[in-house]
Amino acid sequence: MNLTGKTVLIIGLGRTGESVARCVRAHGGHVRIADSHADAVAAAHTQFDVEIRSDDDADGLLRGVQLVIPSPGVPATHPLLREAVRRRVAVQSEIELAYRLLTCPVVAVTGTNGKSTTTALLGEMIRQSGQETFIGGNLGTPLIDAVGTASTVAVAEISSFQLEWVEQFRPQIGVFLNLSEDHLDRHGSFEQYGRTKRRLFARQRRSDWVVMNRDNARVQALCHGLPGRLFSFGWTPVTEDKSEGAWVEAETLVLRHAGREMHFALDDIQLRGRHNIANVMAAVSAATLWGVPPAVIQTVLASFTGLPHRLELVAEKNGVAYINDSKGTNIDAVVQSLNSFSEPVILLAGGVEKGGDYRPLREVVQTKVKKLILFGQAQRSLYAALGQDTETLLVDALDEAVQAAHRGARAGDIVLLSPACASFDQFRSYAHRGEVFRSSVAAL
Ligand code: UMA
Repeated sequence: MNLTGKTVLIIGLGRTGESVARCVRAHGGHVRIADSHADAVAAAHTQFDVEIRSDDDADGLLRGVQLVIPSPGVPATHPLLREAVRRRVAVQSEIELAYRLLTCPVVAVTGTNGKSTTTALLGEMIRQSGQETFIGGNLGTPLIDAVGTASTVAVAEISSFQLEWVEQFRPQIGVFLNLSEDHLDRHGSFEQYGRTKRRLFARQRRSDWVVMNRDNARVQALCHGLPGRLFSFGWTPVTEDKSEGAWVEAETLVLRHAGREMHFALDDIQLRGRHNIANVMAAVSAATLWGVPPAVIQTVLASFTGLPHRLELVAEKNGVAYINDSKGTNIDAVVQSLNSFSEPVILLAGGVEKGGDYRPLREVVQTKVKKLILFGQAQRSLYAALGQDTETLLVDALDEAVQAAHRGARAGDIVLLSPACASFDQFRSYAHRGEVFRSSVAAL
């Protein structure tokens, strides 16, 4: 892909926009940036010596533009994107542009939950096998930052937002972890969300791999007819003698591939919860297909402690464990997190709704949650859905929720922030929300 002399319009100047701007300039392109927030525009002027405008002048912004790169948070309904499509200007997501510029292969991980953990774990396995490995994507560092580095492989977490404008993007291994309701406000329907995820695998070749969760019926259905070879993981053994796959048998992960059966001990892993065992199965499968030696995989499994904001123990006070699961931003993630505990839980939840149905939370709230403390915009709807299932308290802010939890907790309880919602009503990001939780706990 040659960017020299081309004018590229970037919509949104967050982490992605900044990285794309740097990359386009390094490749000789002219950068134009549009952002709907005046603050972002103002800040950008101090950082970038390029044309930056608010996004209300579609005609002026698109004049002379050959390529538009929307940030992941920009929906396809954005007027500038609609106008670009109408004018037949090329639109590519950041991962598409990155893919076209990268000289190393890509290994990609998608799904509703567990993407970051699986990406980090898999990336670490490949890195420790001696390869120069970029680890990023939706995880935090945009994939395009891998362009021009010495990486020999890029392991990337890929969100549905990033898959809206892909064409040639082709990971040599794609991992499909699971699919449950999320981002319905953006994609319009669960079916459309699934179709968007499927695009990750659509341009693969027969020599490429699709590592997929055979226990998830929706993932199974979406993998039907894909061009790549399927390698599945699940809780029960693959049935036919000759078929390949991974499963768990008494604290051991069994993996059958290329005529070999490999065994990985799971008793010393530090990740908590059944859902994380599924993430481990996915990472071990993909690492094996990539050629990582079993001994390296086993070493990384034993040493990997997990990521911040995902079932992260931030403190223990008077026998009460405070757990930061701020990345639990959808209903299924919260169900999985609650199922990781046998202790009574005081659950802190709330934020911006994403259009999902809270009813799947009811059973687990009834059985595991001794007290529910709700904050943020979604407070009322969460209360309407779950308020009758356990003792429930409404508060204005997260620090207040932490204090209330502290007052109600007894030794042996868990105080869990797993909000089931996005963070943008009261925080900059899920990470910011997790940090506020951490400092509120420290202040107790
Ligand atoms: N903006 C507009 N118009 C819009 C929307 C946004 O101008 O209609 C501007 C905002 O004013 C802001 C900028 O765009 O200045 C923000 O862009 P962005 O929302 O795409 O955020 P980035 O900072 O580029 O971060 C993105 C991902 N964000 C989203 O997908 C919403 C980050 O994932 C990702 O880590 C980062 O790229 C690097 O790849 C976050 C996320 O919440 C963690 N992802 C979702 C999830 O995990 O559920 C998909």
